[in-house]
This record gives sequence, C-alpha cells and structure tokens, in this order.
Amino acid sequence: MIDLRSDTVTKPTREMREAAYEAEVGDDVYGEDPTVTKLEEAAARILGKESALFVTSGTQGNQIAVLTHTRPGNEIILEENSHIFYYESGAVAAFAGVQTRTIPGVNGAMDPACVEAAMRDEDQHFPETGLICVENTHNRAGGAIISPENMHAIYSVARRNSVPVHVDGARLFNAAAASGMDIKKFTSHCDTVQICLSKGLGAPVGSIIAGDHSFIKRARKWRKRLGGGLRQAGLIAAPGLVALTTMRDRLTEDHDKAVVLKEALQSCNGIKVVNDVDTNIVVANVRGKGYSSEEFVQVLKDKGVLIGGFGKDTVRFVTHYDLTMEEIHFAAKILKSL
Ligand code: TLP
Repeated sequence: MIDLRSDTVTKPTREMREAAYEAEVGDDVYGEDPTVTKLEEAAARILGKESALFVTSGTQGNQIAVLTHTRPGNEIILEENSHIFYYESGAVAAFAGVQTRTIPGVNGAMDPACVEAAMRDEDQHFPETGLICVENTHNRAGGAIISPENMHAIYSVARRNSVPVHVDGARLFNAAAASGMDIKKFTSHCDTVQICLSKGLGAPVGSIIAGDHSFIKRARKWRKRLGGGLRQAGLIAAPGLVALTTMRDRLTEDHDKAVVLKEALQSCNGIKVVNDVDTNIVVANVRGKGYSSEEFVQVLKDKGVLIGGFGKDTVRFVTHYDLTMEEIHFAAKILKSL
C-alpha cells in the first residue's frame, strides 16, 4: 500500500529505534530524565524561545497552551478551519471553558484587520479576548504557509491589545524548509508555539511547546493535571531528538513529491487541485470525475493507494519520508490511469 493519508503514518527510522534503545532515562516528573531535558533544551534553542516542554501529541500541546494562556469564559480568536477549532473534538470548550471566535482566512491566513476588529472592548457584557491562535502551515488550507509578514501584523495587533499569540506549528518546519527561512523568522512573531515531532519529522510520538520560562512552568502543571507527566519518557524523547536534529532539512523532498502528485492530478480530466501546494499536502476536488470523496478514496484503495477524505467532494494527499519518489511516481501513474 502507498499510504498518503497523512505524514503521521511514518514509522521510526533505524536511528530513532537505536536512540530509544540506548537512551539514558530517569523519572521526568522529578525532572530527572536527561534525554527529555536534552530534547527540550534543543527545541527551545531551535525555536528561539526561553524554554520548552515535551508533550505527548500536537493536540495535547495546543490544549495545554490554551489552558495556560486563558481563563474559563475567555474568548479565543482563531481561523475558521484551524485544527484547534475543527479537529480537536471541541476540547477548548470541554477543558479550557473558552468560547471561540472564528475568522475566515485566505489560504489559512487571517486578515490582521479582521483580528483587530474581533478584539473585545472592556464591557461587562463581553467576554475577554484571551488568546489568538495562528496555524502554520495551515492543514485545511492544504499545507499553506502563513508568511512571517502576516504573523508579524497579527502579533502587532495582539501586543497592542495585550493578548498573547499561540502558533499551532504542527508543520512549521515544513514552512521553514519550503521558504528557506530559519524557523525563528516565524516563531519570533508569537508568544508560544507547538511543533510536532511525529509528522514530517518522522518521530513515533510527541510534540514540543515552547515559550518563556513562566509560561512553561505553568504549562508543566497543566500537563501534569491532564495526566501527561511521564516517567522514563527518554525512551520516546530520544527518537524525537533524532527527528528534531536530523530530519528538518529533508522536508523539501516531501514537497517535491507533492509537486509530482499535483501535476499528475492536474492532468486528470474531472479533477481539480484546489490548493497551491506550498508544502507536503495536495487537496483535490474529484466531483468532476463523478465520484464523491468517499468513493474516490475507495477506488484508489482498491488500486493500492491510501488517501484521506477532506470534505464531501475533496480528498487529501500527504507526502512523507516513508514514501520513495518511485512510489510517488507509481501513485501518479495510477491517478493518470483513472
Ligand atoms: N492533524 C492530523 C489530523 O488530526 C487531521 C493530520 O493527519 O493532519 N495541528 C495540526 C495543524 C495538525 O494537522 C494536527 C494533526 C495536530 C495539530 C494534532 O496533532 P496530533 O495528531 O499529534 O494530536
């Protein structure tokens, strides 16, 4: 099977498995796991933040960030198709007790003027605006890169209004690799950031949240409250460290693979690629082929290619480390034969 459902499906490399086997460990709730500490220090340095915290997943990292930044009854501003709003099972309402104010983006990017307009004035009728979330790259916008300029403008609005900014950077390293910019060009325009080790970077588990010392201290407590304080976590932090330190630059290979798929899809009558394909995600509308997305997913599955439904008429292809360019060409051939 050629698995293009997500970059989450990658299996740990040999080096990651060996790192797990060799990892020096301790009880991380006591702060005694040297491998976790090493990962957190490396992540903070790379992301340009004072401190970092290892968490089990992107969702947990985002939720801890929302819980740490806000109080129940706050309102948070986020893009209407953002993962935190669309794909986290209503967790911000269930756990943080905040209400969401969504803003439609263009290719995932919110207009800073719309963000400013959504800020709440001081009034006893209104919730307080507690947080602004930006997603980069933006998953449902097809892995779209949010420019540092847009992030800067939103961060300026936020600072003028004394509201913090959190970035869901599950795939922020894809944005950095594709644009040839250091990741700090993006992370300098936010207070906190979450990055996933287990997507394009290929680690089996884990994410990082990063911010200043005081934020991470409070986030650590939320992680514990949520049952995310792990003991000999070095076993899973070690592959994460391999991912973080050795897998960033190769992400452009995944972007090249996505272009091959995009071109194959563009040559198919009745299929329309609907995103710009900035990074490793291709989204296509298949209605013109006479299929619903569900049917199209099944047709490809029968031919040995796994993809994901992304709406009634749209499907998503995500490229990653575990697929060779030959396999991508094979998938492209199947697409062209439809
Ligand atoms: N996204 C997954 C699914 O949940 C949709 C995927 O296959 O793309 N932020 C963003 C932008 C994400 O795309 C994801 C995962 C997460 C957060 C959550 O990460 P995990 O799965 O580690 O909780």
